Amino acid sequence: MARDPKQKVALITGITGQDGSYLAELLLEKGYEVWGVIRRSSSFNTGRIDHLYEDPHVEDRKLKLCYGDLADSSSLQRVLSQSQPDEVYNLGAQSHVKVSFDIPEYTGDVTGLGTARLLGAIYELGLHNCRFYQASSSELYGKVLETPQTESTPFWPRSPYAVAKAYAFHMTRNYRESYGLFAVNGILFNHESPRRGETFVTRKISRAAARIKVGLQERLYLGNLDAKRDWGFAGDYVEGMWRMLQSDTPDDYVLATGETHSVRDFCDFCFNDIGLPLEWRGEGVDEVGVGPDGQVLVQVDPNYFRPAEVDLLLGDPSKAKRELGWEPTVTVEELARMMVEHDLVLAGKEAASSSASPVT
Ligand code: NDP
Ligand code: GDR
Repeated sequence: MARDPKQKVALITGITGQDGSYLAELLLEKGYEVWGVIRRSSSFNTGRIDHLYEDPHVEDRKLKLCYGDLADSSSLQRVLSQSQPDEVYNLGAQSHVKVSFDIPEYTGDVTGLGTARLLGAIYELGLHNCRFYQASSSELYGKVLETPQTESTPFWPRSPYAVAKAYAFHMTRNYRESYGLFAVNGILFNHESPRRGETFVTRKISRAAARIKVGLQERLYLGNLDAKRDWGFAGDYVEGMWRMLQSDTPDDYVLATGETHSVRDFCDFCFNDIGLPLEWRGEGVDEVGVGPDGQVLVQVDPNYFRPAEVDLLLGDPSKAKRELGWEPTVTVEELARMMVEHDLVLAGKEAASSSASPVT
């Protein structure tokens, strides 16, 4: 069937991830045709977008999924040439900072070179009017050189993940400067949601608090409790991505809340919400969070420490506010509550079923 010339088409890598799922929802609501790149997996990996799924036999469906991989140039060329997108959102990545120390080369390949493959394919296919969004990260700032961090704060990446993202950041800028491609970097500070992966710290905490509450888990083991992050809600941040691509001129933008809290604070938000306020005792690796009945609910496990840590992230989103009209709408306390409430429902179901899943 011929395409409606006014129909906007977006291609999303990483559509099965947290951000990909919120962005797909947003773009479908705005009337886009959305193409998503999914990876081959031995088990189902589309849980976050199953509610958007449309039968592939429906001809004018608005969500189209196809197999591809950022490590495979030919797959990227194929999906770009089939979809002929107006906008490409490159959200696909090996996105776990701690894991990137274990698989540095793979992380460089997918998170770094994957971006170069995608940009190269857009250029070589002659998609010169296609707009490109790169999922850049506050991890680029790494070692604290100044706060709050802005678009002009120097980068000092502190992990293989951040080094790969630095390469991708500069490749994106380079395609803008060399070939005039409308290519932008969103330098996004941490953003979370009930769809956050279970091994990122906020979700690990909200999920553990809920499971402890219903008796599925006794204790939560964490690494560095002193790390501070600027945590916002993922739903707000995908709106910012879209706004960057609707701008008159391509530029790079920080999205953040302008507030920072420690991992310990996030534990307090979640455990307070479930009615198990913590008292912190001890220091360093001996620090514990004790519940109202004197039981240790949170304990430090040095296995979760990173070879190099990013101690403090605090973003200044004033450029995005000024030029894009973007602002976060959810506070960190509201975010924690949203996540705990969601995880309490899941924990309740898990407790009711006989097959409890293992503790992460
Ligand atoms: P997730 O880890 O939830 O999702 C990552 C996505 O990338 C998944 O869809 C995953 O597929 C896909 N992916 C992984 N490897 C490949 C590959 N080789 N080829 C194609 N796709 C691949 O990340 P988020 O949604 O949280 O983040 C989205 C992007 O934004 C990432 O690039 C991340 O690095 C970046 N970012 C995230 C921030 C945050 O706080 N969330 C902050 C700043 C940047 P599968 O589901 O099959 O694993
Ligand atoms: P981050 O997120 O590394 O900032 O990367 P993560 O939630 O993994 O860690 C945040 C901070 O919490 C500390 N921490 C722990 N982290 C995890 N995962 N598990 C623990 O048990 C734990 N204990 C303490 C960490 O040391 C760290 O300081 C996320 C990812 O989404 C990236 O893809 C993205 O680019 C950045 O956010 C912005």
